[in-house]
Parts: sequence; structure tokens; C-alpha cells
Amino acid sequence: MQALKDLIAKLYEKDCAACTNEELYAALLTYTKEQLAGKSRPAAKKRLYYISAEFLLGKLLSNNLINLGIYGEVAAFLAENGKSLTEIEDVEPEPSLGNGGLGRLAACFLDSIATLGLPGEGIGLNYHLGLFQQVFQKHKQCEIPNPWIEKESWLLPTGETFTVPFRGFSLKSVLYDMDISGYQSSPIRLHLFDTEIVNESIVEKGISFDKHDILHNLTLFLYPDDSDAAGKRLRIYQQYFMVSSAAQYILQEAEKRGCTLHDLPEYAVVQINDTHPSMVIPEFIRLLTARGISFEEASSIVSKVCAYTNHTIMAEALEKWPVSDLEDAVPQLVPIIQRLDAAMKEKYPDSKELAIIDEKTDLVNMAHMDIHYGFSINGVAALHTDILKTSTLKAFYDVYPEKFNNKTNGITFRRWLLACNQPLTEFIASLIGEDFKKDAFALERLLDYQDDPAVLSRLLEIKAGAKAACRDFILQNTGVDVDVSSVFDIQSKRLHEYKRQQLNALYIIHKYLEIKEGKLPAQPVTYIFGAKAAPAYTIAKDIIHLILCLQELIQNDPEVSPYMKVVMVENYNVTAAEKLIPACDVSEQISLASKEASGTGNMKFMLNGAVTLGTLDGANVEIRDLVGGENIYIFGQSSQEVIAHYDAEDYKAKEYYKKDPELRRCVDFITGPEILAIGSRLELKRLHKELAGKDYFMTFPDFQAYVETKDRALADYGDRTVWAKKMLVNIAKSGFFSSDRTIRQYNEDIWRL
Ligand code: 26Q
Repeated sequence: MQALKDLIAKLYEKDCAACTNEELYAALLTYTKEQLAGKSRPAAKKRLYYISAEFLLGKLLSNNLINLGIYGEVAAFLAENGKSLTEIEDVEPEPSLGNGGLGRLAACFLDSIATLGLPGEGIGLNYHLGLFQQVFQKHKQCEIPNPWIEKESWLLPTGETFTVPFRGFSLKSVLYDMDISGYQSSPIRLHLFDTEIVNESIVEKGISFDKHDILHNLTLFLYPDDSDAAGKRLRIYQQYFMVSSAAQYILQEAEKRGCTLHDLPEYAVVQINDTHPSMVIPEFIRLLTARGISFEEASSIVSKVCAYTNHTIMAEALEKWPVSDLEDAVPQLVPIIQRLDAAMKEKYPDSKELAIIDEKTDLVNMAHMDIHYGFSINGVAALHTDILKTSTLKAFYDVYPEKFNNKTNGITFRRWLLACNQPLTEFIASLIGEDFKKDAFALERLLDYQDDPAVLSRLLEIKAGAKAACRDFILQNTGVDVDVSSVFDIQSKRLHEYKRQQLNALYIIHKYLEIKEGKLPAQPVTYIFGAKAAPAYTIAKDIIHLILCLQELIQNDPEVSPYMKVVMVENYNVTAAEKLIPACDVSEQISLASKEASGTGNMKFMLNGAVTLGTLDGANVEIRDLVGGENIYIFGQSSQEVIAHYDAEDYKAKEYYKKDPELRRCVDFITGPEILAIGSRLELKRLHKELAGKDYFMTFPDFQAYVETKDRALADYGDRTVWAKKMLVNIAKSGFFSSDRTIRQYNEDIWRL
């Protein structure tokens, strides 16, 4: 630690003990960056480029210290000087370059790529204000900017620039890099492109700004996952800026290594993370043809370089750009896309579903372009890939069965166990050794202890410790003091109707009404939520409003609050997740079956000893297969039943509402006098109408099964030893969900580095 000591002395002309946490954070940032810069990086002829509009990194300091193997030393040095590393970490702003699952997955993948020593790089955009910050006012979500880039940050200016052409003007693209550490391995690079002239002062009230001022807004904000039409244009500009910079960079780097461009597939493989980077396909063709390669050869080269990952079957999330919008922003791509489309229309004249440009609507279906002109398409969980093959993309599976493959998502255990749950990590290491940190399957050895009372009681003790820490976080974040001896039931993820936070809310109302009638629950329960809604997603915001009203109602009702509490954490992000997840008893994964492609929160909770309450959706299916029916609580319609109802269009919310009085009184409670006394009529009436009249995501058919299953889980919680055994089995079986496994499979089946 002498080097750190010297650095502090040089920077501040005083000792560590006399420094503020802000000063120490700045010193640690510099120190860690130097450590990372001093490491070699994997070199190879062929390189992977993981292009993604989002990288939801989370804070980097402690993760980097752990990966560099110096966390303990640094923490001890600080402690000797009366300082706390945990408090210093609080100073670090969280880079908010992602919305949720897809962005966080990309960040986990970088950690695993580095850890496995693969020659891979991330490519994305440097959004100055990232995703909005959420604040609650009058029980409603408001959005404000989240400026995360400080004078000293993890960004490394490279001095490299490219020129990106748009209709009528060009923009200079400036490259910043970040070193991403792997566990006990060489770091890899994340390349973030930026504009020089982005101007934060064009932001007006909240997060509104002039959507047409492309010159000054291009890298200002990350797009929330559902938004207004005016912004769609800007999204095209952002995407093209990202992929044109990326393609120029990739070709330049390949040429430096001796590539003639004809042999590009021997030098580069590009993973397209959802369709947000899909314009890279025509952009590569544009750049290759400009360098003298024929169109046919260029399209064949690209088809050997690009692979596509699909993250959703939801029609509204599959990107389709109007040809006219592309014409306005990036006219140089239009003839290329038209030619790619014409070739496929000629090859498959009778299959309209395979078209890239839909004849009727003149919309470019980005996923279709990826599948025709990429060599691989993968889903992100077994069930999801099956649904792609048999339903959403069946027409494509029929013509390209060899391109389809599954890569079940994973999470990095370094952040989601080693960093966020040190007591559990140490306890596991004391039982089975350190292997699990690099070989997650080694966690299975924990099964030897499933009947060991001392081990089970220590697991419960660790959980209790995490809940105590989480209580402090919740108190500080929400002002509500929760009971650490209550069950912590957590649903934290983006707010979306298909994820069904509203079903959880209906259950809470049901319990509230039971308590009011004198039917007291066996266990006090704290219902914890964390969720941001896209700013233009009205019903999602109404659901947040309902939950915040319930929080207030119950908090102020002394008859009810000893038995239950509701809290919604403000501004749920990676940092908050790291506080909530270790403390969770019951993990809510209750999406409408077939709608959640995978989910990754489900894996994080499981790894930290929570028991899942969920539907057979996404990776929950694989969790069930691994832990067995007695260690998970499953309820609800199957994905096949759901898909059949959508196909037949025969679901009628009204009928359930009419025939089930218990359900109806919960739904009507939303606009009853208790809630109206706290919240606002417009929002609550709108939500009530949506549910009672439509309930598009079928919460009503699953309601009774959810109540029964959740009640059973909460009753089982009472037998602490039996519950602890379930916790242990969940931890032991979570090794499959390490992103190291996922990345190995990507490499074996797709990248072949
Ligand atoms: C699209 C068009 C315009 C503006 C925004 C978007 C947009 C942005 C973000 C569309 C989708 C997203 C994010 C999707 C996402 O996070 N999907 C999740 O991906 C996870 C990783 O594979 C899965 O685990 C989740 O199931 C899936 O919902």
C-alpha cells in the first residue's frame, strides 16, 4: 500500500487519516486506473466486438479492487487510518448507461469475457446524463437528469476520432475507453463513442430537451425503453452514430493487424445486442464497397461476421424503422437495405413474413435483416429460444434452423456475490474452498451440508445480517423503518405491465383487507419494490402511484402496520440492487408466462439465498429444473396456455372481475375511499379501468393461484430449518447461472475465438 500512501501524499500533501472521503475516492480512482493500465490485454488475430446501446456497469471501484485482488489490503489500510471503504464507495457516482436487464447483461458479459481471458471488447455510447434519475413527488415518479461524469472518472480519452455522415451534415465521433477488469486476469476495453459538442445546458424542465437539436443532444440521454414518437428520430441518429463509429473502428483495427478486408471474418466477430445496433450490417457493406469490394462479396463477408441476440418476443419492442425516417437521417443506408431486402424477396418470393421491408407499411424490420444477414441468432433462455423457433420467428426457423441457438443468460458472481455479499462469500469459502469464485459449478459441493444444522443456522444468521443492513438503506432511502424480523419479499426490476407488479399490488390489497377483518398473517411481511417506469409509459407510472399510495396507507395504519409494510425504493439502480438482493427472502418473478425472455434478477436473488416465487417463464423454468419443485414456488398459467389465449383473442378480464368477488373487491379498492384520500383520482381511475376492462397481461386468471402459492411460501418460511435448506439448495444450484458459463457457450458455439 506504499504506492497508494505516496499518491495520497503527492495529491493532497497530508496523510490518509486527514483526507475526506471525496479526496480518498479520487485517489483510489487514480490508483486503480494506474493498476489497470499497467496490465497486459489479451492479444489475438480474431477479436469479438460486443456492440450494445447499453452497458449498465454499476459502480466500478470495489469491483475493480476485488478483481485486482487488492480489496482486502486497501480496506485494511483505510481502516488503519480510521476510514471506511464502504463509505468511500458511496462517493462514487453510478454510470447509468442502461435501462435494465439487457444493459446489465452486457456489463456481466464484459466481466466474464475479461475473466476468461478472451480477446473481446465492448462498444457503445457515452451518454452524459445516462438514464434519468427517479424521484417521488406526491406519490408519483418524476424524472431528473443523472449527470454521472465528473472531472475525474473511469473514462480514458483516447484522442481517436471518426467522422459519421448524416443527411446534410457530419458529426465528429470521439472515442473514450474504460478498462473493465476481470477476476484475477487481464482487463478488457469498453469503447464508448461520444460527440464533441453535446450540450447539457439544452436540458429544460426535468429531462425535456429539444429533440431536433441533433448536434447538441446526440449523446445526452440514454433512451428509456418505451418513448414518444418525437424521440424515435433521435434514436435512429444515436444508433447510426454508434454503429458507424464501431464499424470504422473495427475495420481500422483489423487492417492494423494485417486484414485485407476480404478475410475480415478471420479478424472480427460482432455480437449485435438486440436490434439497437443492427444498422451495423448495412454500414459494414457501405464501408466495404467504398473500399472497392463488390456488393455481393461485402454482404457475404458481413454474413460471416455478425451474430444477433434477441431479448424479447413483445411485438412493440421489436424495432421497425420507417424507410422515410431512415431516408431523412441516413440516406446512404437506404439503397443498401433495399438491395438486401430485394435479394431476400427474390429468394423467398412466397413468404411475406420473411421480408425485411414490409411492402404494406414500408417499415424496415431490423430483426429480419439480422437473421438473413447474420450467421447466428440466439435467444436468452431455453423457453424463450423455443418460443422464437415455434412461434415468433417460426418462418425463419423453417428456412435457417442451423442459425438458431440458445444461450441462457448469466450473471457475474464477482459483483453479485463476492462484492455485494461478503459474509456469505466468506462462509461459502470456509466450507468448500475458493474454487467457486472462478468455477461456479463448485457451489454444488454445498449440498453436502444441506442437513447440517450449524451450517443452516449460520446461513440464517448471514441473511439476518444482510436484512439489518438493508433496513438502514431503506430507512435512509424511503424514511420507512422496516421490521428486520419480517419476511423480506422483493420485486425489483423495470416497471412493465408484463412483469406484473400490479398482481403483487393486488395481493397486498388482499392481505390488507384480511388484516382489517381480523385475519392476521402468520408472519409479518415487508413488501419491497424497486422500479423505474419509462417516462412516457402512463400505466406503468399509474402502478407506481398505486404502490406508493399503499405504502402510505399501511404505514399510517397502526392496525395493519405491525403485520405488513410496503416500501418502494426510490431510483432503483445497480447500487440499490446490491443492497436489496442479499437481504431477500422471497424473490418475486411473476411475469406473465412467455413474456419475460429470461430475467437475470431471478438468478441474482437465488445466488444470495432467496427462494423464488414465480411463473414458469424465462429462466425460472431452468431454475425450477435445477432446484426441484420443493425449493421454488411456481404458480399460474403456462406459456402455451397464454400464447393460445392471445392467438384465440378469447381472454375476457370482465368475466373474471364479475365472477370472483374476492378479486373484485381488491381491484375496486384501487379507487376506494382509502386510496383516493391519498392519491389522485385521474391516475387511479385510469388504472382501475385498464385492469377491470382489459388486464392485457392476464393478472386475473393467475390471481387465486398467486394468493394460494404466496401464502404457502410465507407459511413454510415459519419452519426456519426447512427454509434454510431451501436457501442452501438454491445457492448450491446457482452455478449454472454464472455468466462465465454463458460466455464459454457463446465462444464455443458462435464466436470461436
Ligand atoms: C427500443 C426502441 C426504442 C427505444 C428503446 C428501445 C428498447 C430499449 C431497451 C427496447 C428494449 C430495451 C431493453 C430490453 C431488455 O432489457 N430486455 C431484457 O433483456 C434481459 C437480458 O437478456 C432479459 O433477461 C429480460 O427478460 C429482457 O426483458
